[in-house]
Parts: sequence; structure tokens; C-alpha cells
Amino acid sequence: MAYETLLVDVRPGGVGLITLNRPQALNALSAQLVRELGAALLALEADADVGAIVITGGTRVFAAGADIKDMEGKAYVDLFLADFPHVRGDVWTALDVVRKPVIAAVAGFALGGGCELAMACDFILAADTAKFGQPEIAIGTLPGAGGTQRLTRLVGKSKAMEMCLTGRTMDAREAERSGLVSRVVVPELLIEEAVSTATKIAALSRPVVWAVKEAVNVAYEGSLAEGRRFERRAFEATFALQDCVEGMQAFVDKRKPVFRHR
Ligand code: CO8
Repeated sequence: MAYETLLVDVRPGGVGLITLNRPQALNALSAQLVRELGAALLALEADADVGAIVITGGTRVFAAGADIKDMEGKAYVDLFLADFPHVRGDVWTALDVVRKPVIAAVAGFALGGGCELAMACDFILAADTAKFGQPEIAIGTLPGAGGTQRLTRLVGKSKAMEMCLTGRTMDAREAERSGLVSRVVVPELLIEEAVSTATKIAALSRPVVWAVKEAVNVAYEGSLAEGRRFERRAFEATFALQDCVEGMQAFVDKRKPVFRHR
């Protein structure tokens, strides 16, 4: 499928690489981009050769938020009837159903909807140029795609409250210290590092990878008791997989495992 606002590439090793491509608007999330990103994610989810996905804006900017020029002039009733920003098949609904791990590779600004997009991915790798923020308050609104909820869970109430109330940005080092990003790398290595991390994941047993993603998301969204119960059942279930038998046998034999389901 041809996209106007994205570049999509399937890399050797089973990695789907999606690059947001509206440099003239700092990759602002226009309605078209949000729809195309949803379609691209679902296409990579359906591609049996792909085991993990990377979303990036390239080495200069991730995304400067929802496209303010798209939203300007819209009335409450327009947004309410459309259930904006959740439109069926768009990136927000796609990220809820994609079972393959999705890594955000962030350089430069990840603001507003851009920060929300990064946080909606499974984890964030950042270049040291990354700047995260929820500046919606400065234009008279608030985050609408999960920003107040995910940021609070990821960095705690105090930082989330300050960021959403003042619109201040957090640089890459503060984001790493606060648990918003998993690692910081130099900008030139960002995409390479994200693709190589995704390649490692894509080489593992797919059903086990999906179970891990599901279990961590239960921890993120639910109670500890519910999460521990879920994890125990998922752990037991892996013993029904040939990949689990192979993984343990390979350890005992002191060789690399050959996973069947990848
Ligand atoms: N929307 C539309 N266009 C944008 C946006 C944006 N969010 N951000 C930048 N642009 C455009 C600018 O208008 C400019 O275009 P032009 O050259 O035609 O004037 C071009 O990108 C370059 O931008 P600047 O000249 O402003 O570049 P600077 O380097 O001077 O500044 C900033 C960079 C600081 C990032 C600045 O552009 C800025 O403040 N942008 C807006 C950031 C913002 O407020 N983001 C939050 C938007 S609201 C939001 O995200 C709500 C989320 C709701 C749910 C998600 C739905 C998808």
C-alpha cells in the first residue's frame, strides 16, 4: 500500500520500520497521518515475516503533536460525534490490538499527541536530543490521546502534573531517570539501535513474546493480584510450546535454541 505521510520498510530479520514523513510540519499528526499509521501497523501485524515494529520520525523530530491547523475551528460537537481522537482503524485503535512489540524511536520533539504516540508504543528508545512534553494547556486544551493517564503511570503524579499544568518539556536524560524511556543513545545510532533491538525480539519465540507483552500490559493497567495471577497462567501455558521445550533443552545442551514459531 502507498502512503503519503509515512515511509514503511520491512528490514531483514523481520522488523517493520515506519517513519513519519511530514518534515515540513515537524511530523504533526494530521488526520491522514493518523489513519495511515493505523493502516500501516495493521498491515505489519498481518505480515507473517514481521516479528517486531519500530515507529520513528527520523533523526531530527518525532512529532510536534496533533496537527493544530486540522483541529483549529472544530466545535465540541464535531469531536464528540467523531469520538476524536479515536477513529476506527486509526493509530490509537490499532495500537490497542497489535500484539507484536512496537518500539518508539524518538529524536527531537515528541510533544502533545507525539508524546502520547510514543507512550502508546511498548517502550521508547530516545536520542539525546529528545524532548518530551504535553504543551496542550498553552493552546487552551489538554492531552486527548492518553497523555494525562500514561504520563502519570510512567513518571508519577508530581512530574506528570507539573508537565501537563505548565507544558514544560523533559529532556532525554530526565526522561531516562524518570522511567519514561528505556535507554538514551546518540542520534546517529537511534534507528540502528531500535532496529537491532527489534531484530533481537523478532528472533525469539513469537507466542512467548506476545505473552510477555500481554503480561507487562496487565501490570501497567491492572492490580498486582490480577497481574500475578495472569502471569502465572501465562508462564504455565508456555510449557505447552515446543519453543519452551527447545529453549530449555538448548540451555542444557549448551547450544543456541532454534525456535519454531517466529
Ligand atoms: N500542528 C501543525 N503544524 C505544526 C505543529 C503542529 N502541532 N507543530 C509545528 N508545526 C508547523 C509550524 O506551523 C511550521 O509550519 P510553517 O513553516 O508552515 O509555519 C512548521 O511546523 C515548523 O514549526 P516552527 O516554525 O514552529 O518550528 P520551531 O522550531 O520554531 O518550533 C515547536 C518547534 C516548539 C515544536 C513549535 O512548532 C510548536 O510549539 N509546535 C506546537 C507544539 C504543540 O503545541 N503540540 C501540541 C498540539 S495539540 C495536541 O497534540 C493534542 C493531542 C490530541 C490527541 C492526538 C490527536 C492526533
